[in-house]
Amino acid sequence: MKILSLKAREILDSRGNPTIEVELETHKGKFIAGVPSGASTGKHEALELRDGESRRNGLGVLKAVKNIEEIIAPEIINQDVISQNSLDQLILDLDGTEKKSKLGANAMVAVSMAACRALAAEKDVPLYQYINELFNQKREQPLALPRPCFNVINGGAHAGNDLDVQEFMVVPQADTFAENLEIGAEVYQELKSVLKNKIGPSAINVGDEGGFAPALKYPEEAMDFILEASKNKGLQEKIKFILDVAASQFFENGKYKTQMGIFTGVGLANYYFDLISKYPIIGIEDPFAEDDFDSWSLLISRLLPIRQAGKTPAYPAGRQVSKLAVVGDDLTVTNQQRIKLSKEKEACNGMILKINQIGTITEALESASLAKGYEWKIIVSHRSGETGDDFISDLAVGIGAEFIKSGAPARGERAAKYNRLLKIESELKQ
Ligand code: 2PG
Ligand code: MG
Repeated sequence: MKILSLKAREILDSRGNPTIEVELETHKGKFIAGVPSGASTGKHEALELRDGESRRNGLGVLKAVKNIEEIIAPEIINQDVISQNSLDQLILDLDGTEKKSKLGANAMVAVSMAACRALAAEKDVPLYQYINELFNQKREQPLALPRPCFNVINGGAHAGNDLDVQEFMVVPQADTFAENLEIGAEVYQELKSVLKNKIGPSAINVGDEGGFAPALKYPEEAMDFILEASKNKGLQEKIKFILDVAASQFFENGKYKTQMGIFTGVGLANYYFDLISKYPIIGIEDPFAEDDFDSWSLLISRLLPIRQAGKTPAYPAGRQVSKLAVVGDDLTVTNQQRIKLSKEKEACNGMILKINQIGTITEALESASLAKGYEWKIIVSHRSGETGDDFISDLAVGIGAEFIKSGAPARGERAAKYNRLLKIESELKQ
């Protein structure tokens, strides 16, 4: 495949902050990619290059744009790109740093994504199919849709309220993506009415990921409102919860400072067991801080004996405890070293996959492959700052991820991903 041109520009993300869009041209057409950006980023993530000058509050990405146009473009224009792997390797060599601090992971991911789209077009296959070929694990499984996780109540760094837990995700349990989307949307709309009636109109203001951001304090309150809404719609039995606690955000001097009080890692683990015994929670993401491996391992070790021996848990927890997904995000940051370390320490049994945490598609696929080898559950994820780009939908299908999270079933940049999945599901049925 010959790249005819590569252009980059600074655009707005969903929070109104600068981000990058690239346009890569081949004889098959123009391929666009938009770069997402996190607010509660893990400290082990690859570097997102920002200008750091007074313009745009220091958040400008003109240096990264320049890196694409002046460092990457001259190396790839008019060259024959034979594979995703060789293109990504070339970008990695041009950068040459561990944290992608020379070019910026945001610059690299933009080019990697656009090239992936172009390579799929070159082969005349849909993006998800091309990704599946790249990912090929010799598991001849049919392509399947991920289960969506809808973030219907926002807290933490994504909302102006006192909820410590960043994301309260509703995970519908129907068999098809279309049905799951419908359930998620029904619960979301009913939750809007419940919050408005019970708390008042300001409770339906939304946070960064499109979920409501009511002035609540405790996780129990948030889940009770969601369950009430589900019940009103007769959907209570059809939903489960996954929480993203994003606990690094409230970890200070070895303690977890929450609205419920100050916890040690052990205390917080006990609190989770209590929560799991009361609510239909099937997964907890970042229950502890990114380097607090002892607490992570403690939580997992209390799950393992239950799973292995089917014994009564040491904590008053329900059946779902043994199946709980303990999911790394800031812990694992889509980085193979961190994933291996987390496995060594038995810290988690699932992980978030975000391409911009690592910088290239090839590395993200390698990370996914590693996690699959460990039989971890994978949640492909958006960032809290997004664009209309729906690449992650194809990624989730291509790698056969169990889950995808893209915020609430509302707001253009979130809905774009879910709508793309609807389209893929209908294509796969044909
Ligand atoms: C997370 C993400 C996405 P952010 O913590 O999982 O929901 O948030 O993009 O702000 O890191
Ligand atoms: Mg997270």
